[in-house]
Amino acid sequence: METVMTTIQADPYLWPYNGDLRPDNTALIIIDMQTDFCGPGGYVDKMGYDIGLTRAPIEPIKAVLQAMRDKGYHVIHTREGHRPDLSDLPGNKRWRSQQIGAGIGDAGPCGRILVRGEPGWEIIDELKPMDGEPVIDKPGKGSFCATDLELLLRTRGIENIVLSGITTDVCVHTTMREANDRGFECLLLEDCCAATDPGNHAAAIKMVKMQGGVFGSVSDSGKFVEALP
Ligand code: C5J
Repeated sequence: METVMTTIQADPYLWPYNGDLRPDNTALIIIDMQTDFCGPGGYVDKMGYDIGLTRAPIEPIKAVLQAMRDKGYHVIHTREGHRPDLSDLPGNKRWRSQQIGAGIGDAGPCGRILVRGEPGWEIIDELKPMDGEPVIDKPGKGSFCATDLELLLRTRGIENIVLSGITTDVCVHTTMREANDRGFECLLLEDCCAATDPGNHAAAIKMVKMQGGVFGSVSDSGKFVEALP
């Protein structure tokens, strides 16, 4: 049988590199679209950053999510957060958050900051996971560290990962680097991500593209949805 090659317009190369883009070997990962990162009174808001920036990707992600759900692609969500007893919260991470006035584990307007089960830790209503879509709970920035994400991807035969979510320079980038090192073929959708600092967002995108696509390739929601087979 003839192999059909399908690629997405992306920079610095048409993605995926081998043209093997199918619903059963490709997953959308939506990273940390939680109230704590983009809602009023959440962690990012409490640190004094503009949540207008971190809310900007909501609509583009919705469009990509709808297209991928409709076509039967895998969809995986992640949440950053800690156990209520904070036994998985490194002391230095807690101390740094306290320095900026948003101590992880402390009470805030959306409950205890970045603590599992609290209102602020929940994924926002606009991007709620559907039944059957895995949700990865992670204590760190990367989605592979101390989680079963890799096992889940390998078991499902996933080779291609489409990355979206917040923040571009922290959890999205760490996850992309971890995935790339494990041999997954990664695409970052730049309007489906955002950082608390626009300069960091731009730099994070630029870093992906260097060396011929050192961590993968970069596209956007419009090009992606248009070409998705
Ligand atoms: C951060 C994240 N920025 N989801 N977490 O602390 O990027």
